[in-house]
Amino acid sequence: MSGWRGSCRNRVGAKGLFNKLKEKLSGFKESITNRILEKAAGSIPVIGNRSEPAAAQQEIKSAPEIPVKTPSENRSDAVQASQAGTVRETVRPSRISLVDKAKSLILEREVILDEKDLEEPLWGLEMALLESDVALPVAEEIVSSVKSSLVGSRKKIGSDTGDLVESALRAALLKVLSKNVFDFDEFIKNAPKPVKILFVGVNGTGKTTSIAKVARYLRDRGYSVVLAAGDTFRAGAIEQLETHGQRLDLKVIKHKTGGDPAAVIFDAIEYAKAHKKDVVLADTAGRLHTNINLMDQMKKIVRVTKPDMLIFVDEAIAGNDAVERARLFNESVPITGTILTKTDADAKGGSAISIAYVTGKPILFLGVGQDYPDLVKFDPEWLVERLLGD
Ligand SMILES: Nc1nc2c(ncn2[C@@H]2O[C@H](COP(=O)(O)OP(=O)(O)OP(=O)(O)O)[C@@H](O)[C@H]2O)c(=O)[nH]1
Ligand SMILES: [Mg+2]
Repeated sequence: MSGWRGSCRNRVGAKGLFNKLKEKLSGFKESITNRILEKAAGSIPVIGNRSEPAAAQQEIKSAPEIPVKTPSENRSDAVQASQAGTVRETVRPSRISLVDKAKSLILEREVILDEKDLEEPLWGLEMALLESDVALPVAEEIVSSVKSSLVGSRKKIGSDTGDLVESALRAALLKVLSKNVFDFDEFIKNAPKPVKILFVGVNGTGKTTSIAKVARYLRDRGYSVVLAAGDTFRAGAIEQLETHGQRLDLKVIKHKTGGDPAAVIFDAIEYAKAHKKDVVLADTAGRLHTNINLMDQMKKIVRVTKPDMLIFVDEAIAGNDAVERARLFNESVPITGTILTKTDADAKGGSAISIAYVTGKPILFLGVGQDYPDLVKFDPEWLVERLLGD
């Protein structure tokens, strides 16, 4: 396991990333398992395993009768009761080991899941995903992948049903999360320098903080970084970036509040070229996707500065709103990918699951806290492990 994965497990693990969604997925696994057990208990003859049916039936017939428990008490009792039903609610005391034997015969049986068996649990899964703010087309895609993996699958009763359901869910989640995976580190390594990266998004989502985190991430990997104070609109925005610059010991290029953001960023690029800096990280003012003037201004910044990467920043806790905003920003100026912040405060996880699928552009990083190291390079497998692991 690579270093960042280890550290992010520690940091996020304690905070219970997306724990409500995790609970719901585990509820789905349980409901399918129960469905399989119900089907097994309700519809198959108990004794009749291909290897030793006659012997087992013969042994049971020859033993004296005692009453056994009814089928409602618990799951293992339900399995036991299902075989008891077939032997007319009776087993023989002198051959009590036969109960275990018959039970193991049931556990060796196979149930084949059909669409009808899955209808109810899959409906439950779709509802759980929607309640967790997973976008509708994404929830539908997950449900349909899970369904096609499970329908017709032969399952041994009571053995590793959970594994079967888990691997179906795992594959479905990985499929939606792995849309256009993009390796940020490789891109930075190979792109001509200076690499120009512009950060955009609505107000207060964590753009400036993410710039500081990415600056530190790059500095730690040996790159020289310049910051461009392209938010010339909000009072205090330039000072906020300067504070990060001082803490991280990075040059900040700035103009006055009210100045032209494209001009500041252009100057920062010129500075980087002149001083052989590797990367320019450019801040911009928060803007609503519905504000046409500000969206036009953003298009102008992109036209003038020609960024190599355009990163959309939004907060995971905004759920479907974040996904919708990402879609609209991407329509206006094609983004390279997303940084999803504040995942440490998001129990639902729906935006993290949906945003890459809906925009067709990958998540690059997750923000998992307010400090500089609280930035996790996005890895679909890591996220799926968080959602389905113990
Ligand atoms: N918990 C948590 N807080 C975060 C994260 N990222 C940013 N924040 C906090 O979110 C708040 C807003 O962050 P900024 O970086 O100023 O957001 P911005 O998008 O630049 O805001 P504007 O410039 O006003 O549009 C700050 O209090 C940050 O500390 C994160 O991953 N987790
Ligand atoms: Mg800002």
